[in-house]
Formats: sequence, structure tokens, C-alpha cells
Amino acid sequence: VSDDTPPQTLTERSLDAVAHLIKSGKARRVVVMTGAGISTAAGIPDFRSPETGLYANLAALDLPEPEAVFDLVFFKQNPRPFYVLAKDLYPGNFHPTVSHVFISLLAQKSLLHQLFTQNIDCLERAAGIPGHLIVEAHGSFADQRCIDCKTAYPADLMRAHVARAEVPRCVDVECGGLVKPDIVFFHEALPSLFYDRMPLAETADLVLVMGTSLQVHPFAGLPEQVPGDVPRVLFNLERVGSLGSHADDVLVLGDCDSGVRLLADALGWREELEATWRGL
Ligand code: CNA
Repeated sequence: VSDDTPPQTLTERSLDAVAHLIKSGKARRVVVMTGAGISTAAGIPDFRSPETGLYANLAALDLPEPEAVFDLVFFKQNPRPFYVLAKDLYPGNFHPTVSHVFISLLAQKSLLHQLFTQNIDCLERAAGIPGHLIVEAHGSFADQRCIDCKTAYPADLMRAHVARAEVPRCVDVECGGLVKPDIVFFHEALPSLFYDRMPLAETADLVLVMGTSLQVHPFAGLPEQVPGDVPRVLFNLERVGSLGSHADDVLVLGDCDSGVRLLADALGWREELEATWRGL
């Protein structure tokens, strides 16, 4: 879309106009779509950022390609690289970011229609976003089970193994299968909840896309479900997917916490945002 194509829903393509839409009550069903970029400020590396991303730092693990660390076929042959990495990503060691807290404010104000996250770090729950409003599209580290007999594996044992980067085995010694957290690997299906809730993207009246490269399908297709006249705001270091191609898209390029703070300023929510974040 060229810059002079007038928006249909916003008065102009700006955060002020987005804030006005919310404050005037015209946006009451906000759908948020997130990825690893909203957690990098918490100290969790993303996959694809050059130099700092996990994929750039996996050489020591001797993988055929970086994606192999989350590949079920590879995991069955060699689960060790995954557990080396799991130690770095494991929930409990990190604090939610300003971006997580902004989403929890939307929920508190009954504006959050649904959050779709690709993240597996459980920081959404830590920020106080109610579980029924979250779709963890790629699962999470919250539970784990044997990949063969599916027997659940105790959380305390899991934590101890991950802390030592050791590979846990099924509690049923007869089985002895590999234990894996319920995070979605390549070659695995997404949770049915993702597909059940996908239509909510079509009923959104405002969409916020934050910290994702939109490289992983089917998640990357979610912003495409949004009707053409519904504003989509991108908070990301780089332009991704088709964001910016609709007349009502707003691009906020830079780190997402700064972008979110600008929106909070425009909404008059800034103090509440900072106080809630500090209070967590
Ligand atoms: P990705 O492909 O690594 O992309 C991250 C995106 O975020 C890139 O476009 C970056 O430019 C951008 N970005 C990085 N830092 C910031 C920042 N501070 N502000 C704004 N933008 C930023 O990650 P995706 O989530 O798109 O890829 C999907 C994978 C990554 C999912 O399967 C996740 O499970 C997986 N992952 C999750 C975590 C986590 O749970 N925190 C960490 C690493 C990878």
C-alpha cells in the first residue's frame, strides 16, 4: 500500500490514532499475536536475531542445522542438544517484560479478546494474563511426558534434570522412553486449541503483532485472517509478513517495550504500566 492510501478505520496511521480507537470504545476486542521478541528484554534469546539469537549460537552443539534442536526425528536420535538449550530457556529464571505487562493491562481492562503466543517461556501467565485468554500455540514448559507411553513426568524431577542439562527418562523403567516438555517440535501438530480459537482473529477490531519474525507456519498465517479494514499494529525490530500492506496497518519499528510505552503514553496508561511492571 502506498503511503497516501487513506486508512478506512483509523484517522491516520499512527499510535495516537490507535489509542483514540481504544479510548473511544471502538476497539473492544483486541487480539495480540506474539513471538520470542517480546521476551528478549527478559534475557531469553530469540531464534533468528543475528548474533544474539539461539540459532547463531548453536555451533557448540554440533547440529546438522539449527532447527534440528526442535525436531522430533532428531530428538529421538540425540536429545542432548535440546536439554543443553532447555537449561537456558527454562521458566522460573525470568521476569516478564513491559510488553507482557501491557497485554495483562488489556486483559484487566476487558479489552483482550485473545492472546496467541508462540513463546514457550510461560511469561504471559507470570505477568498475570488469565489462562483462558492465552493460546500457547507452540505449547509450553508447563508439563512434560514420555514420548513413547505418554506417561506424565513429575515437575520437580524435570526441574532437577534441566538444571543439570540431563536427559530425563520415563518414570516407568520398563518403558524408559525419552521425556519431552509439551512444547511443539517441528513434525508435531499444534494444540487443537489453536485451531479452535483461530476464528477470533476474524472478529478482532484491533490486532497487535509483537516480536515475531512470522516465519513459522501455521502461526504466521494468523495476521492474514484479520479483515482488511481492521487495524494491525506491528511492534518489531524489523518489518515482517504482510504487515504494512493494509491501509490501516501501523508499523512501530524498534524494540517492542519502547513501542508499547509510546502506546501507553498515548492511552494515558503509562504510570499504571510502569507501576504494575515494577510490582510484579
Ligand atoms: P524469531 O524467529 O526468533 O523472531 C523474533 C523476532 O522478534 C524477529 O523478527 C526479531 O527482529 C524480533 N525481535 C527480537 N527482539 C526484539 C525486541 N526487543 N523488540 C522487538 N522485536 C524484537 O521468533 P518467533 O517467535 O517469530 O519464532 C517462532 C519460534 C521461536 C516459536 O516456535 C517459539 O517457540 C520460539 N522461541 C521462543 C522463545 C520464548 O519462549 N521466549 C525463545 C526462543 C525461541
